[in-house]
Amino acid sequence: MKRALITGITGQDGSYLTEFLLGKGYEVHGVLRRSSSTNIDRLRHVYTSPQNTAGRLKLHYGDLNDSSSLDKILDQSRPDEVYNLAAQSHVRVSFEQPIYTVDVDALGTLRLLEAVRRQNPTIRFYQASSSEMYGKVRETPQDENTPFAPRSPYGCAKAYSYWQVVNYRESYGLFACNGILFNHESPRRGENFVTRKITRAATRIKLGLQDKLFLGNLDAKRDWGFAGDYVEAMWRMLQQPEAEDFVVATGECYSVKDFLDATFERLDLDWKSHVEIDPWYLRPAEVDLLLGNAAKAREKLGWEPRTGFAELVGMMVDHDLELAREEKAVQDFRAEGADEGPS
Ligand code: NAP
Ligand code: G4F
Repeated sequence: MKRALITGITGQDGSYLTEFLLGKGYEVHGVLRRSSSTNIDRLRHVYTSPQNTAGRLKLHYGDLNDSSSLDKILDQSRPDEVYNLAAQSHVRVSFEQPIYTVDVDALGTLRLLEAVRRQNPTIRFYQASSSEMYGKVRETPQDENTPFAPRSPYGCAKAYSYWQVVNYRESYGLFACNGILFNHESPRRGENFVTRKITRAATRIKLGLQDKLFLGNLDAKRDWGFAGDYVEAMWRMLQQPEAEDFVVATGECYSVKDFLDATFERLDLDWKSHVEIDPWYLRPAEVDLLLGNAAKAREKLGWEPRTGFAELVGMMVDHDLELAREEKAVQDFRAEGADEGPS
């Protein structure tokens, strides 16, 4: 049985990758950050799912900022493959916490690469690199040869990690790959990323639970795919005969306004009556346009996205409408109880 170690297992991608690897028969180990409130919501269903036969999912407390915990977890889990998905992954937050972001997203990768190199250099290593490294883009679409021009502390930290992965491959012969993933979303996306923020708010507006949605730059364009499709590309990279870097993208580009149109139309609403611009959500420097060319992944990995933009929006809206209905039912129940008064 193959063993994988995933950092960032509690995040959006970590949860989809866990399901995918369990489905492939892997034993899956994950790094869990200690938190005062629960952070395993995206994984809870996996524990009881038919995929988790014989308790093949195992979590270990640790942190990318703590080398000793990484050494200990590598020793305990003895993985064949390591997927480094952990990061402070929010671009705007990285302007507020640049040093912390660099510590996790840049030095954290280096700590893990060093631990792998010293403990077992035959481990195959996947690094969650990002299209955010293209920043103020030098060409469109962007592929594996497009130069980086990052525009945020997050983008700079990811570019540092990208180059360390290349260096560990070239210097020490590590099987280490960068997946340069363009934006990917899902019903499990964090609620402060723009797509999920929109689908959560629009569905709550539909049910009268809120009226306004405050956003920043509506003209930014992104290449949005479905996270469930993208984790398969990560795995495929580590099954290749040689370690290489790959762009993973849909090759289609939409603006934040397009995302608003698609979401609100699905709910028979007009976003212009509800959306207001709040400068708080603007960034000191913006990445205006990202559009990926995933031809290399198509040719060498046999990978293609399966989910189109409209389907992605539909999946997220339907999921969040259900959440809003549950919230409304609780609210209505409480209101009825209040009318009745004490019995
Ligand atoms: P996410 O939902 O924000 O998940 C981030 C994960 O990292 C969480 O499990 C988080 O743990 C963990 N983490 C944060 N700081 C950590 C630390 N110091 N030590 C250990 N774990 C830590 O992100 P995602 O969307 O799944 O993205 C996965 C990776 O791909 C990230 O590296 C991201 O930067 C990169 N990426 C994402 C996209 C995208 O569009 N989604 C595109 C390109 C690259 P908690 O649950 O405890 O917070
Ligand atoms: O959803 P976003 O926060 O994603 P962003 O900045 O593109 O970063 C995501 O994708 C990267 C890959 O390119 C990942 F590496 C990274 O970890 C993350 O997953 O913002 C998308 C766009 C931006 O241009 C932003 O300015 O939406 C714009 N936007 C407009 N109003 C907003 C908002 N973004 C957020 N988060 N919140 C707003 O209210």
